Amino acid sequence: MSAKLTILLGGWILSFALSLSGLGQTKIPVCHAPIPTKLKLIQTTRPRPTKKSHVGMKRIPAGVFFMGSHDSQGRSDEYPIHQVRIKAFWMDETEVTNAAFAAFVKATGYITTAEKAIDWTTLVQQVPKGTPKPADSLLAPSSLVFDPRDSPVDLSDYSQWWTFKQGADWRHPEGPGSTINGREKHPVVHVSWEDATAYAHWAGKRLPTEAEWEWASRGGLLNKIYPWGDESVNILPYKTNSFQGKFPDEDQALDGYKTTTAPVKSFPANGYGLFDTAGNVWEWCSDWYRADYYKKSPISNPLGPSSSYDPDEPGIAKRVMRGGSFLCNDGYCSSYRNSARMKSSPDTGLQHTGFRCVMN
Ligand SMILES: [Ca+2]
Repeated sequence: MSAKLTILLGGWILSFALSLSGLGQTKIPVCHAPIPTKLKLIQTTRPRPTKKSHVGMKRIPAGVFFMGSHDSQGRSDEYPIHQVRIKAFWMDETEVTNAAFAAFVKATGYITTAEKAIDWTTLVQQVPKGTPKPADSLLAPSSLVFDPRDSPVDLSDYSQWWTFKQGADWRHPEGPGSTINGREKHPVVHVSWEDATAYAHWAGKRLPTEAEWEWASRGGLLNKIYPWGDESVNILPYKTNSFQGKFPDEDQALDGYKTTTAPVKSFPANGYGLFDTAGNVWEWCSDWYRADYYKKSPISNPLGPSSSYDPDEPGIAKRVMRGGSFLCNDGYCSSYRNSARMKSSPDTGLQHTGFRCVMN
């Protein structure tokens, strides 16, 4: 099995596992409610929301802007530029940190997607007859870790620098042996969209829409490339945690962070007081991803399409991610731009993916 196929199959398997986790949600008449079992409660109980608070959040004003790419760096899904009107809302000033996510896990016992193994005896009933059992390594708890070769690679094949690693999860960003001790203020990573949504619910918040995210990242500047304006990301002083050098095998780490996250607030905030909307980690949004959504997006507070379609991988439903990461550079994706869009399946966790929340 090729590495690329391995990654795709792994994502699909995890997606199925999450669908399984929804079993048992059927409403039971009260008069027939059984005594709960520990296992059933673990499988079905949703974390209870905490009391709502705007601590650590910034008020993002209402406004109208032109959403999409205003320069030639934009990819095809960043066009056409279209007018969008946004209501005021609150947004976390930073990405959710390891410390904040640890508090959520401590309060709820939540187990992330990356920490769950896949039950093949159940899975085999849902896949086409004759599908061979995947390698045990694909069924074990795992997540995607950046693992570059030491020489130039084909940039069209992301399996050249991403690998599923057993034991990689939010507590172990680089896999077994790594730790978040001392990284309490770094953004949490290896969280799936499902994990991020569960956290947001517990915090009394929600994930931002893609339009809210872009409006907030622009920080009050209109039609600019980056949260700080149009100045190149490579002009000193460094404005974000990104990748300097030849991707993916030569990170010069001139910004001080080599192929890893930086503590939140390590770089200047944008005009709305938000840190790291560019770089550091990708941030999940609530929307389904469609490459052609901008052609039909409503003007007022768009919520995204009703279903997903990614022409690059048509069979996999995906959610939107925004903001780029410590792996972005001008030679590869330059996704620290305000308008840059990314997508992944909601069950996927990666070493460079986190989130922040919003509140009405
Ligand atoms: Ca860096």
